[in-house]
Amino acid sequence: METSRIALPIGTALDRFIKNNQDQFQYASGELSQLLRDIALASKVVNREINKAGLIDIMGAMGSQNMGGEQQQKLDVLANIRFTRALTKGGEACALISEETESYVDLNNQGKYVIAIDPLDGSSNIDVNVSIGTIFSIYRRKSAIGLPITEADILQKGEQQVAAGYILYGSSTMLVYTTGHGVNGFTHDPSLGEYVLSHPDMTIPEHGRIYSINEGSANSFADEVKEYLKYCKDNNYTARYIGSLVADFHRNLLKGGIYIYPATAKDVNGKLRLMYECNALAFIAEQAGGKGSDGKGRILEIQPTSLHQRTPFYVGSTKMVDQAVRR
Ligand code: FDP
Repeated sequence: METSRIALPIGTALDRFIKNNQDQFQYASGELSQLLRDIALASKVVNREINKAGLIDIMGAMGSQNMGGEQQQKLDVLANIRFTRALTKGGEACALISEETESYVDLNNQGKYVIAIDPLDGSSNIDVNVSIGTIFSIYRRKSAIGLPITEADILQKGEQQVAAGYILYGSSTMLVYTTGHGVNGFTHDPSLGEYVLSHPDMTIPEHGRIYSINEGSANSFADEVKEYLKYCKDNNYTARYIGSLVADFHRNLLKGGIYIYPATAKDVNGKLRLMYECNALAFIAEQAGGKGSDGKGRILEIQPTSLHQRTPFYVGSTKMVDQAVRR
């Protein structure tokens, strides 16, 4: 009997993949690799806690609000602690921008990288056992190591990202990331406690048939958005909206589609955050052959002026984004 039939290969573990591809990164000194490993480790801890939600008292609201005035869930706070702790201890990051904190956190160390993170995206889905996610962007600091962090280190355009990724806590848990050399996806094997390469070199179909948008707010969409939705229906596209950005994005990445969160009467600049939601996903979309736009131009070219800045967001298959924003 062939030995491969009794001992199937497990594939490439994330650590091995990061190490093998370290040379692709122009500042290949190992810190970025370590940073990705720190994020992966924290995500495994968060994953473990999410899997126990319902059994222990970590569901429901904290009774406090985040920067957007939204109710903080216990798991939002817990995930923020896990990622902050991992990145602080790792020593590679000098500053952390998070959805859960008003100002950036100066980690007061010699780290070369600035991290923007949404520790737990899709909060409204936590308590109902629906997919949620983590989104992260990694930038190189601009100021010299040893000097205080400056605004230029923090408010960088998305095109300055050196890596970005997300973790999807779904029917399986996946980590998907890019360092600007394509997109690779890893599935968590709970029995090994490892992320294993399952989706090498991911590409998004140029065109798709899925549109993802909260149509409950359609009365207050701009006419161009209403027209695009009509176009989707006239062409028999299918609507899919989980309400967790990471999960909606991931599905559309695999199958082809568009996710839209436009300006609404309630959120006149859109709801999503440029620095720790849209930039990372726009970078991944572009690396996979897709597009990310604010309705007027490329998301990655927007100069942020504040940490928690919001933006309208159109992301996904190139032809669909072009169609949606040309009106
Ligand atoms: P949530 O508020 O539940 O955290 O990041 C914000 C976000 O979720 C996205 O994940 C999601 O796509 C969107 O908001 C859902 O907003 P609506 O409920 O307004 O559709």
